[in-house]
Amino acid sequence: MTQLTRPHSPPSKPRLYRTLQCPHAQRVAWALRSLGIDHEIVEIDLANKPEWYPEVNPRATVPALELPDGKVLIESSEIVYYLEEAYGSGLEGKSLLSKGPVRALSNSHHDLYICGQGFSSAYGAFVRNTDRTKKDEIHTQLLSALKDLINTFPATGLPSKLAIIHIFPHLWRLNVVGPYWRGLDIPKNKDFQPYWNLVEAASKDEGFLKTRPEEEDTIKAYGKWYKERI
Ligand SMILES: N[C@@H](CCC(=O)N[C@@H](CS)C(=O)NCC(=O)O)C(=O)O
Repeated sequence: MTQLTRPHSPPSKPRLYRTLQCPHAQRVAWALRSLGIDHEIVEIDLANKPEWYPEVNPRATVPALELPDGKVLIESSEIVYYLEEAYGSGLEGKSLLSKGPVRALSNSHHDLYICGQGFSSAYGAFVRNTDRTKKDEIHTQLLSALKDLINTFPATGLPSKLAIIHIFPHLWRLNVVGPYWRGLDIPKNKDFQPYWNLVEAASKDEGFLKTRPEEEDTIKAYGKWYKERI
């Protein structure tokens, strides 16, 4: 339920302005939970934005994180990095970074980030296409971008929690809405095994489960962008 009046500022603990359906906002909600940071959540209805919301975030997008010192952070990746630096690194058992050589880890995050952007453009084309004659070609491009993304995972297994929080909210939504709106099936073969390993691990993660919307609501909400089933 969207808050009608602007909550008192500054908050006494970090306050996340989010929309449950938004994958970018889920990154922040998931990171807050994973790091055990006490926080509050204010739900923003993007279809009916409260008049006061641009005072919090002049871009009027979600997520935004308002801190007790009055600062407001926007851009989900930056917020997650901030949370890891401010609350995670150094606290026993709470960091979102896997243990291991720091340099190798930062390289793998960088690659994930870059490929994530490549993935975004294939995903955009996939969402926009309602032409059945182009369906196969567009699916092939999307699956190839997904393969590039999962090929950046470490050979030994899954990427760090930081990287998973960065990519999985989007990948989960693709796996929920893609089959319904576009008849997409992500192959269950060896090429896509890292993807299925990720799905299996992340789907059991408490922070993920507590911050995701219901599948049926997501399918419905994404109709706004997918428009028609093909
Ligand atoms: N790059 C931003 C993207 C945020 C974003 O695009 N959020 C969407 C919702 S998922 C939004 O607020 N859109 C504004 C609107 O629909 O009016 C981030 O990662 O935080």
